Amino acid sequence: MNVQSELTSFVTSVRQLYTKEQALALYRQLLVLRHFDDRCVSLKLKDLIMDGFHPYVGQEAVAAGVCSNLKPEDVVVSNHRPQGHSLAKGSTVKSLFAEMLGRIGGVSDGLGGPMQWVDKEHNFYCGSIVGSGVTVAAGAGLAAQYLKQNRVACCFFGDGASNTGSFHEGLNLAAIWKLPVLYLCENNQYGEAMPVEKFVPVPRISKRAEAYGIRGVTVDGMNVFEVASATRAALERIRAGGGPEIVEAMTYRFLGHYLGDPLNYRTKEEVAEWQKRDPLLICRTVLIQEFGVSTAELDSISQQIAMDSDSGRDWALEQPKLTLQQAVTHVEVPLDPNRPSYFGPPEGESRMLTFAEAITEAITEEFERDPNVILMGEDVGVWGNLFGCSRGLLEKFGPDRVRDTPISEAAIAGSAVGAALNGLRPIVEIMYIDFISIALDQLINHAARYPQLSRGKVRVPITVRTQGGVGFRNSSQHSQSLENWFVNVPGLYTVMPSTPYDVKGLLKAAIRCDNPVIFIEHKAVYRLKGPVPKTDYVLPLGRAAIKRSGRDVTLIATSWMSLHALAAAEELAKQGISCEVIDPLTLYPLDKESLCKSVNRTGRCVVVNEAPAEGGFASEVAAVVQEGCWSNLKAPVKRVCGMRTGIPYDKDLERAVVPSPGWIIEAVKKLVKK
Ligand SMILES: Cc1ncc(C[n+]2csc(CCOP(=O)(O)OP(=O)(O)O)c2C)c(N)n1
Ligand SMILES: [Mg+2]
Repeated sequence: MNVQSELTSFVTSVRQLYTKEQALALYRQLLVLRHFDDRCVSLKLKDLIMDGFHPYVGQEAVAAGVCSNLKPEDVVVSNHRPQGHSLAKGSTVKSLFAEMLGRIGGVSDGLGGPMQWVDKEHNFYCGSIVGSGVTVAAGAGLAAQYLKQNRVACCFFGDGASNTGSFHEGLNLAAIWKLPVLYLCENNQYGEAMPVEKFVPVPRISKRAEAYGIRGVTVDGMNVFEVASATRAALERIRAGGGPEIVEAMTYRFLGHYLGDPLNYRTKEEVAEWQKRDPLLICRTVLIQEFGVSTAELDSISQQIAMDSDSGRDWALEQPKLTLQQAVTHVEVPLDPNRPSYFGPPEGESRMLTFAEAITEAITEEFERDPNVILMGEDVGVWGNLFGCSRGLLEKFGPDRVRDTPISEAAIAGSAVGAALNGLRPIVEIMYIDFISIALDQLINHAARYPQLSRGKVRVPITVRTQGGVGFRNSSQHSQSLENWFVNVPGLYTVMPSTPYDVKGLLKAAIRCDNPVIFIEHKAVYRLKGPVPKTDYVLPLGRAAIKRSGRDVTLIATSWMSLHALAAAEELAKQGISCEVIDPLTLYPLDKESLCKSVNRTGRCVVVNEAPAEGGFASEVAAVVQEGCWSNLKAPVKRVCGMRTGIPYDKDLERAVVPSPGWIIEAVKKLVKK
């Protein structure tokens, strides 16, 4: 392939654009990266670095050129081949060797290893899910734009990543909001063994910029001066408010995708052809020919950097590993052990609000309290949400804070993560929980993971509002109960309120919480009214609510099911069976203590959850109760759950496949046998 002939050139004479010192600094940076990788290769061959190490040899001009134009406060979001980007952004050689080796003193104390770390001090984030950084970088740009900070985000991604949904969603969002993000495509000709020309239907990845109405340019990624000059020009426009741009750097990885790669997808001749254009060689030639630097001087610089690299590696090899106890810290910000127990609405000072109105009030109050709270989602603004939950907020707080988004769940969630990492507290809305599948990568692999990877130095305070369950004849892709997906992910909190009072108090708590919170409402309750105090209040997360006291059996019921449980308890009381009804409200962290205290007293327990039983939240509660109440149980714990089926469209059938008060009554009677 004749790469050079189709590239845009920014440099005719290096001397006109760079001083000798600047040119030497770029050369040094290239060497730092090359020496670092050379040593990593040796460590990998000795099995001291484990899988996940992706060599950067051959691509150094890209990281060095781009980062020479970045400021310390600029954010970099990188990928599974991050070491060059991280070093060029400022991470120390020592800290990256330690990370590669899995040692304390690594940027993530060795918890992340070769392709996932956070270097908060240098505003650097990387992760190994191809493409999703594009959305996270958009969020970092959003925070900079919203907070009026003069900083940009730079996202490094590969040619392969440009085929992901996240790439397209993220770029579209960044383009429509003119976010200050440089999207740097490192086109190293392959995504693993997949050659770019077979998997990308346009001749240049930079051409994809046209689809989003933004600039895109392709440059020689082997020439550090070309990369530096192209990105300098792009960054000037981006910093001036021109919106995102793509710079595609044509480059090549001299080694395999990983060490041990069979390399059966390319020829030795092809590799040799690219090696003739080794970025170090090109830079050296320029220094000699344009600046008259001697080869002796260049060699001595290389020797010095090699020594520094050796000593960084040797230091890292001496560092200890995390103990198990240390490794599992910082997963979540712990709840305050002194938080109050759940408290109900006070007598007298309340008005009747619908569930939806209570949500609007909660958001309004949090917006007024904290200017960094924003709301983003599909039709949250002009429409004010499908159920009216954010009606009036756009008019009151304006489009910077109440943001209608495109139909891009991955970008909504990913940009929220990037924004939260950089100072905002986004509330994002996923219109139906069924659509959250498209945002799972950003929630599970990014939101939930960065706090621990950063060793507690960053938090991701996002609230993901969504709604689930049956009730509107929305059928099988708009009515599911998927809460258990989130309960099972370390790093996430999951909350499910079902009354106006609870939703207001808990939504406020979720917005203030430093953990990512999945906040699941139920579509059947939006129009139900209930008392909500006139005065400000916040309910504690991680506290269950005793909704009715009783003696014979404890009903533990989530969300809408708690209303069914109350109806069942009312009926059962008439039949002489006294039920205690508890709504856990926070599914994780679960208030095990309150649940067990009740069951230890009643001796019987029925758990009600709208989702199917298999692997579901009801099973988790049943296990907790069995572990905590074994000696006091008078009967086995009973689960009453939705049927294992898609939700039917028919009005009667959709209700018939999930628990009703009748199902609960039947289950209780079997247990109590009065
Ligand atoms: C979402 C996702 N799919 C697949 C992979 C496995 N994988 C790791 S790297 C890679 C190739 C990525 O190619 P490219 O974006 O061009 O980056 P490069 O490796 O060439 O630097 C793949 C498929 C992954 N990590 N994430
Ligand atoms: Mg590639």
